[in-house]
Amino acid sequence: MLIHDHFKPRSTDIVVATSPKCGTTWLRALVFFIINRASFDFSDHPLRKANPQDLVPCFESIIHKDGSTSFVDGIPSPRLLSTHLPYSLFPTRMTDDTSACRFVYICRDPKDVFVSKWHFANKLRPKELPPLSLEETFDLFCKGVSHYGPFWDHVLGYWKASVESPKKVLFLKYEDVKKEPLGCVRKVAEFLGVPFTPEEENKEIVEQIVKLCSFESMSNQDVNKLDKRYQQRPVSNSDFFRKGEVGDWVNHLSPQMAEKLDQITEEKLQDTGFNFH
Ligand code: PAP
Repeated sequence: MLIHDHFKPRSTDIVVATSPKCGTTWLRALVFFIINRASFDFSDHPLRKANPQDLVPCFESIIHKDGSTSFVDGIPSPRLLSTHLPYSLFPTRMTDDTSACRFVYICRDPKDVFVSKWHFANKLRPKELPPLSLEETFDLFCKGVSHYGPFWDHVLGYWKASVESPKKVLFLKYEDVKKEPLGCVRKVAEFLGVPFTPEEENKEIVEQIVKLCSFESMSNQDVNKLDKRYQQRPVSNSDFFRKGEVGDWVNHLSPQMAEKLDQITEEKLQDTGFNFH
């Protein structure tokens, strides 16, 4: 509602959008790096000193920071913002064809999303309470009880928007970025209107971006280790770097659980033109 009432979009706005635990931290880092690649020396890059949350702030948290929109209004262009909000909740002045602001969305196999969420939810949980059980949390996830709404609706909202408006919404899969990081980084840069020049390709800038934003590199930066916290949050920066792997669900879900999630996914995605394979 605050975004509807107060946000003044600019044609240069870039919104990194995700359902939680789909690769927000990674995509924030990649987009920040791609957009600002000419402004910083790679050896002393802001990503070595700040968590991506500090560099690409969360839209819904800052729209009315301290009761005012001055923070979001004061960010210089191009503004990089991150959101977990479903696409349908954004005002049409941001989503219709007259608006030039762009969304980069990343989704992930729901089995890995669920496992990542369950670990994270237990980190967020007050120490006085017993941990959330895997089974109970799984049932809620399957029923669509998730932050920011049911996982599948979230994905499909952005998927449909990316099909209808491919210049406005770029849709990525975590698994594809893992498999083909160079190609995906080039795709994001082209989508954002800042493709890599032959000179940059010769200098292997894309390779360097992929390397600095990799799980291994980012999780080893001092700022992302141990107890460095983001503002007043109950979790520390290190909690955003757990394993960063594709398929870790096999270590947590029973075959029945995996089958159930796959079945729900198949039903939800039927006739949509999208799948996770
Ligand atoms: P958020 O939505 O709460 O901001 P988000 O960054 O989407 O969290 O999710 C964290 C997941 O991304 C973790 O996955 P895991 O629990 O399966 O391990 C985290 O490890 C992974 N992740 C963080 N940074 C990277 C990265 N640079 N490359 C790949 N995966 C990453």
